Amino acid sequence: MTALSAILPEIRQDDATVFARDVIAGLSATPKRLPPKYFYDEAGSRLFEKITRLPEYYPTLTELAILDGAAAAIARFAPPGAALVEFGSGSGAKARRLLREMPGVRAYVPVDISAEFMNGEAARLQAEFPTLAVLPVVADFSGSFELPAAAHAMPRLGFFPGSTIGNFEPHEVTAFLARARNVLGQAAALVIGVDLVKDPDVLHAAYNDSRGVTARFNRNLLVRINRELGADFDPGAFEHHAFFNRELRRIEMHLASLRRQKVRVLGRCFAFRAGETIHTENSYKYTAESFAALARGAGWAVGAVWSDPQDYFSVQALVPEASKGGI
Ligand code: SAH
Ligand code: AVI
Repeated sequence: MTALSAILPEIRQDDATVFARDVIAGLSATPKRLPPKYFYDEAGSRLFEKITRLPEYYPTLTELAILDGAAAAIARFAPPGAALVEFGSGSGAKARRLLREMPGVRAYVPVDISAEFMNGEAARLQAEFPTLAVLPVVADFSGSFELPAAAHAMPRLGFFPGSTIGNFEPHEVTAFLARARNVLGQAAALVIGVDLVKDPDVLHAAYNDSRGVTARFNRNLLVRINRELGADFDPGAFEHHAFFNRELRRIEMHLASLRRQKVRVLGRCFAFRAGETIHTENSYKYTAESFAALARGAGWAVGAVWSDPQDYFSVQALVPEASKGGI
């Protein structure tokens, strides 16, 4: 392991190397942090699916209800013969709802970093929609990536549900939305789920569920680092902390060390004070206006917004700035 860390700068930038570098860099930083995209190994994806079924986790339940009510209106943003491109597709449960209302869509392109989980879900979806071309792409959408050749010839509609956009820093949101325009084409629309600022008690309950599933999801990151990087974290020696940071309008998730301890990762030693945390996730909450301002910065305008009666969550159809009102 020491040898691997010594040659990290020289060896090929494969997924394992990038993961190793990000973990070493994050644990070397002050305060310590780890990127949330690494939650999603196969176990993490399954734990996230469990979260979506928790009564406290309002985002999924609310967004599904919004999509059911708005599916026909959303379908109008899909040109005939389009490819539906979903960023961070997970189980694809939300895409299924849209695809049932979009008989003219020819291809579904789920894009996700969680390879095994996405490929399994894509195969299931293909069996349910036999005439649809299901073209999964394993990629990290925080950088650039290519669509499959077959999708290049089709007009495209983007779909980014779940408020996964909330896991980006605001400046990263603008960069992501600009890249999404390039991936989707300058005429395409992007339907995006955006979680809204609300009563902090509701937010707190959603990220501190009574069954401890979110805590397991958070700690699974340490289990993954142990397995994939030969580290010796004791996941039981870290506690799940999640709270709403009012000033920055974000839920923060941390793993707090229960005691003074040392952990070895790839031959390096990381010391923790009792109570010291690893910051594992931010989940930003927006107002309709604050999100529209970010979208404008990336050349998008808000073409339509759907919400729930409590204004907990929004689904927004972003359109190229010049075409606002044209659909
Ligand atoms: N869209 C689903 C899943 C949301 S969970 C829903 O709304 O319920 C977030 C999903 O995005 C996971 O499937 C995760 O694997 C994926 N993901 C997170 N960060 C990613 C990244 N940087 N690149 C690609 N996929 C990512
Ligand atoms: C995927 N993402 C938008 C989820 C969220 O709410 O930030 C991940 C999650 N973290 C804790 N619970 C769910």
